[in-house]
Amino acid sequence: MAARTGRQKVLAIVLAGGEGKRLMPLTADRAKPAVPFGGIYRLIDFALSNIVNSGCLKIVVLTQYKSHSLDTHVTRTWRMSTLLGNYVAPVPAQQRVGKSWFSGSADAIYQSLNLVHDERPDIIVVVGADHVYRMDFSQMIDQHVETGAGVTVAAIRQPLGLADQFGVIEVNESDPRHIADFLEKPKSPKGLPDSPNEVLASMGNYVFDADVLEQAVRDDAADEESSHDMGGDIVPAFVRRGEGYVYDFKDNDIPGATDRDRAYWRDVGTMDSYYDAHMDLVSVHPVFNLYNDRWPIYTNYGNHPPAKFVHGSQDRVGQALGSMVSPGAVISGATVSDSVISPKVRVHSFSNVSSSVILDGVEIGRSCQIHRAIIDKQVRVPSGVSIGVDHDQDRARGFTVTDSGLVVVPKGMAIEG
Ligand code: ADQ
Repeated sequence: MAARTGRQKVLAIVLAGGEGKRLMPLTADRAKPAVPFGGIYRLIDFALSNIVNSGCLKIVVLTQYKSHSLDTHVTRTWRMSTLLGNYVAPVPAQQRVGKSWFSGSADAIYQSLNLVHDERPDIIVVVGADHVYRMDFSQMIDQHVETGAGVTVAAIRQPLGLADQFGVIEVNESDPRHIADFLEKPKSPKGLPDSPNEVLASMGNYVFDADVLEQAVRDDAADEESSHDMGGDIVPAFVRRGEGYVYDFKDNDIPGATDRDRAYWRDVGTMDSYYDAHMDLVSVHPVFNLYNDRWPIYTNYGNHPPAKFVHGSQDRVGQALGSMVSPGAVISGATVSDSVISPKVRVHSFSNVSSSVILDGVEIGRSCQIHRAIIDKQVRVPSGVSIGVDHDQDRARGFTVTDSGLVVVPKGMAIEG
């Protein structure tokens, strides 16, 4: 028996195989869904928490690219009660059909159809693993059942300028839930009739009747012209047959959420958007509120003592302002402001860390200046080093500097003092 939402038996499939090329160097040796976020989370925790909070407790996570840390995280954090038949199972590319590695997200589902057969669900929810948001999928499933859609696509308004990163939806004038046209990552899209600078973008989350999805991925697998992509091939095929419906994310209601929070959805696909989403967490009125315990975001970050702020050299007290500081961190005689500090980070006397994202276990020596930087795990910043202050120097040290002037220090990089 699969999990039930309403009267439906639901299986969730999480697509977690993406490379996340635009998030380099953070994705140099981990899959994008395993990228750390918000101090203690991994990106995939948001999709999985949403699914679980929606009442679906049978979840397969399709992995592929550099999936070791993803598999470890999913297995350790998301183990569920086998007694109740619930699970979150990471499923690596199975190479069931021929020798090919998964070629696209639809192929990943095709190669995993045996899991669907095992569960015999009525409904399958297919969810991406790369976004920060809260969503109750049971409301989308209810609409799917009500309309009798072939596929229901979750959608949100996005700026016109970002349209080439998304599937763009045009709805039917007479029935705004019916999709008239779907263009995957269009180069010159039309704006919305009531808002020319916006498009209606697919969030990459879909609901299907299980048998309908199975037939669709089988047909797609037999099509040699197809790139076997959910957004590029499967959804457009349904839309061409007039069977595509849109679920408007703004109708989604989350207990305990503010209006701003409810409308929040970020595709943290680039270094800048990854950074901005962190700044959304530490802004004075957080644009995305992690503290809504009626829709918790679950994770597991190990067993650490509370964060500590101690007197350092010359009795300067360590402090953090406008920041999130994770367990196991010690701020000793240093000042941290407007930043997200991950577990086990150490910041030593006379250093200033501002508007930055510091990942697990980073050690920042004395008298360092760190500004608008993302520092990945296993980095030791020697005393006296500045990062994000002089971009020529940052580039000379081998750091990545984005067009907006954000500095990224890759995992494990040795920095000379
Ligand atoms: P993209 O995110 O560009 O656009 P894609 O790269 O296929 O599409 O990634 C979608 C999801 O599938 C991600 O979670 C990724 O990790 C995963 N994935 C990709 N290939 C996979 C594979 N072979 N095996 C397992 N998982 C895989 C998509 C849609 C757009 C939509 C945006 C929203 O195609 O229409 O607008 O998501 O961000």
